[in-house]
Amino acid sequence: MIVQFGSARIELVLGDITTQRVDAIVNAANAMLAGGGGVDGAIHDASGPEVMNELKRRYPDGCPTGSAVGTSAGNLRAKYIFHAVGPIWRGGGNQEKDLLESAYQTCLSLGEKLQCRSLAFPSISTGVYGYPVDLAAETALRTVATRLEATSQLELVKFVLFDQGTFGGYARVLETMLV
Ligand code: AR6
Repeated sequence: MIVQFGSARIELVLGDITTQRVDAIVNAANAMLAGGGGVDGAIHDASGPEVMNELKRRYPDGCPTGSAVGTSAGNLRAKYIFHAVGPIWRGGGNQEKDLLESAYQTCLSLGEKLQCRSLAFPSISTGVYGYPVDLAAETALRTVATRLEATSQLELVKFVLFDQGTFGGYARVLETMLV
C-alpha cells in the first residue's frame, strides 16, 4: 500500500526491516541501547558487532525514551541506523502518545539532517513494550504524514511490519487518512 503525502510517499510493507534498501533503518531500542530481542535483536544480528561497539563508544549514557540516536549500519544495505526508544505502554495515561510521537519526530529530524531520501520504520513499541497496534499506528502514520506534507526532503518512508495483524492495523489507519 502506497500513499502520496506532499512530494513524498508512505509505503506499508509486510516483511523484515533488515533487508530493506533505504538510506536509514530505524531500530526499536531500549533506553540503555543494550540490544535485546525483537527487531533490535534482528538488526544487531544482521548489522554485525561494530554497531553495538559504536553505540557504546558514542552513547555510553544510552538514549532517553522518546528520542533516538544514529550510528552507521555495519553489514546492512542502509547507510545509517537510527536507534529510537519508544515508550513502554502503561495504560495510556503516562505520556505514551507524546513519547511515541517524539521518537518518530527525532528519527525524521535525523533523516533530514543526514540528507536521507528514504527511511524504514518498524512498529515502534508494539512488541515487548505492549503499545496497542491501532493506537501506535495512528500516531506513527499521522506524525510522518504531517511532516512529509510540511517540509521534508524525504521521498519515501516505509513502515516495515512483521506480521499480518500489525500490517492490517497500519493499513486500516492509512485508509482513514485518504479522505
Ligand atoms: N523487521 C520488522 N519488524 C520486526 C522484526 C523485523 N526483523 N522483528 C520484530 N519486529 P519489539 P518494542 C516487530 O518488541 O515493542 C527489544 O528487546 C515486532 O513484531 O521489537 O519497541 C528492545 O531491546 C513488533 O511488531 O520492540 C527493547 O528492550 C515490532 O517489531 C524492546 O524490545 C516492535 O516489537 C522494545 O520493544
